[in-house]
Amino acid sequence: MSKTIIISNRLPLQLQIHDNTIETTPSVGGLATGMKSVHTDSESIWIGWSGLTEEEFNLELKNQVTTALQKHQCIGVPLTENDVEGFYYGFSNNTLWPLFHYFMEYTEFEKSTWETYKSVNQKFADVVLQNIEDGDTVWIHDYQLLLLPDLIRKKRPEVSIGFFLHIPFPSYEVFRTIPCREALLKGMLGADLLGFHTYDYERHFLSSVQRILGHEITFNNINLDNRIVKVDSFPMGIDYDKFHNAAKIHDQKSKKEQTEIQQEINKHLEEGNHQAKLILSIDRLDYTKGIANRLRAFEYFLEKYPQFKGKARLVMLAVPSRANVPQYQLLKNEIDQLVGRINGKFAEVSWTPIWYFYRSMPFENLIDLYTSSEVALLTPIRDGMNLVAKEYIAARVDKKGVLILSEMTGASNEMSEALIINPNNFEEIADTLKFALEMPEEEQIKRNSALQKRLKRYNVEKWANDFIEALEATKNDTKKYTLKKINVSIRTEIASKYKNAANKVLFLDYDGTMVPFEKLPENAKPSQRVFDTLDALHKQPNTKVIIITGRDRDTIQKWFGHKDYTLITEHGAWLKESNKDWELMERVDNKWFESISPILESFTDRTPGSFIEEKRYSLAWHFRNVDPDLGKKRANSLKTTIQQLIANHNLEILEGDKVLEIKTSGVSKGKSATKMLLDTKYDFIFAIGDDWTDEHMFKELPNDAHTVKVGIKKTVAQYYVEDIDQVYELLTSFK
Ligand code: GDG
Repeated sequence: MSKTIIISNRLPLQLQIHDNTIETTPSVGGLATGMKSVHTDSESIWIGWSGLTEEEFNLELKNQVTTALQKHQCIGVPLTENDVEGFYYGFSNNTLWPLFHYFMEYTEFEKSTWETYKSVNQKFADVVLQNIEDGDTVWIHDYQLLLLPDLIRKKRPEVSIGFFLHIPFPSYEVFRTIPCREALLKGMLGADLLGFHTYDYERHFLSSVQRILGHEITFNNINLDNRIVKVDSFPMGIDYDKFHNAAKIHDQKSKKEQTEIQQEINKHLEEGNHQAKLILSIDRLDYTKGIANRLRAFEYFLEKYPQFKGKARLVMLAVPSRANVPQYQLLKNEIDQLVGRINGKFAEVSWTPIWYFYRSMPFENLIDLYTSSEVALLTPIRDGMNLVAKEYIAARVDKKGVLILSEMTGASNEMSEALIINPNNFEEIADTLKFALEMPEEEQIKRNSALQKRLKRYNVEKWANDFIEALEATKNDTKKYTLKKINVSIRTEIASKYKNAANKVLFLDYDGTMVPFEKLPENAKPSQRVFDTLDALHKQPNTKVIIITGRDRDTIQKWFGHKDYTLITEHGAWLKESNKDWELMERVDNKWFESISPILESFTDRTPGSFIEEKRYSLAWHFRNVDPDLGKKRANSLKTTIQQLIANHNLEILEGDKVLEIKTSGVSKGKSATKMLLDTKYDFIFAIGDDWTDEHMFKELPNDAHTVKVGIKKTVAQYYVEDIDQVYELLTSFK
């Protein structure tokens, strides 16, 4: 039976060694809870690091760990201290984490940690490959494993692979600064489905793929040579019922049953004559979470609105994280000092403005804090999603309470009923805090009702299921394509039809089919492979080889004039039969050039990288070397600008791959190809091409023609091959 393989840096378990025995406790983090439904309800295994390095085990312990993990359907990836240092603390947390959160000044790039990152990703791949079986689905999580999708794909091309990034994907301008940018993107593109928390991260990723790797993108599909990768946003939810029900139980507890922390909180709330209010913040101690800014903004708030002194208290829980990374140690010192200074500055005998906890708390204390705080103040500078914001709202059983949330969090996109602030604007934070503390209850209830409804509906289980469903759907897409893909048996069948036919004609497109695209069209000269293949075909009895191209007559004459293949150029304007002169296939002229050329020139001047190709009877405006977004925008505006002229001169615009070509209406590869069939009866007709302009040919040739598209793109062709190498495999089988 096929299974799901979940892979993340850490397994959803905590392991502790006590007196040479292993204890396991399940992790409480968002990911572990989120994946619970996928992991336990179905046949699945989870692969990741156990949290203990190889150096920490002896053989006996190792066996114990393996058994303990097995009980939870988990498999460990063995990592050494050195691996963890370079891969986790090094490249993941010193390079990717700051870069992806726009902290470029903290981003270090060291070749040695990059090498370890690569080798550890390979270690993960090895464990996955040892455990993978036909039909399995793979779901990889987060920035520590960006290379893993492709490492698995290389060995198991048929496997369905999903990847979800839990942190932001930065803008292209930031991402482009990293030296190994190509390798990271290629690694990710091994997946069939790439998920992000928000549309913005998705958009940034697509833009980097387009600009750095040059792949064509249609909507949210990335067209690789041999596959399509789907990209989509799936905002992660929380286990709503868990928080909501825990809060309900909490509210029903008698005084005696309450935790120590809750009793402390109660004392504070009772002290201020019921005017005391708690403002809560919870995060890992991380520079991305904006903790120092929050403290400064709170200080400013107390100065600007002194009426809240003695009443409002900030309860700040900062959970220790990555404590051996220097930036985190500096941050810890900064926060300690700030808290000390602010408390020293404002403290009264019965009131200190900040309660600061630097530790992790058990779940029930988290619920104490969520349920007792009138306001949650979450001010990350950048945050992929921020689950704390969602958990706070879920725990507000009476629907009261106000969430103040940074606009730099992924969560702010969905939580528009919260008070959204810019974490760098202290004025705004101070004013919003006052507004929150004074917000009438009806308004609080109104805002939170809407938020709760959404959080309950789109909970973490729904998130995980949506992702898995979308991944399943990509399997169907792949199936659709696989049906058309030329495999060995289809190739043999076409080749045998070719051999058995009495009269054969082959229509072969040139650019993108026989040779790869070049930055400049004049550089795509025919290689020896082109001539060897065409000569071999041409020598076959009763075989007519036709190169059919949009290229201009003079170039094709220069490159192929010495051969006696049949040549059709400019989409069917010109024909050269073997051993004959060029003749016009259509009545065309170029008098219209003088009205269109100046417009194309003005577009070229304003669009760096674009150029005009002047053929005898058509003009092509190429934008393959232009910034992709600008290219598309300018191409659209060019079409609008020349629309009227096109109609007046009986012209038409052909939209090719990053080119707009203006030519006399009615001239097409389809029309010219069918003309070639008029005088001779062929019992084997074959056409192959990669471009949009070849679609005319595929459409208009008779139904029994064998039509083949190069690359996975939308097509009316019967079959496709993945790339140019496969074109040659197919053509050389015709012998
Ligand atoms: C990354 C992304 C994205 C916190 N303190 C305690 C505790 N927690 C729990 C919270 C919450 C989780 O940890 C923190 O989640 P966040 O989303 O706020 O932040 P990151 O850890 O940075 O997570 C983030 C997330 O991945 C998911 O994709 O949202 O943007 O950075 O669930 O409740 N839990 C307990 N004690 C604590 O002291 N028990």
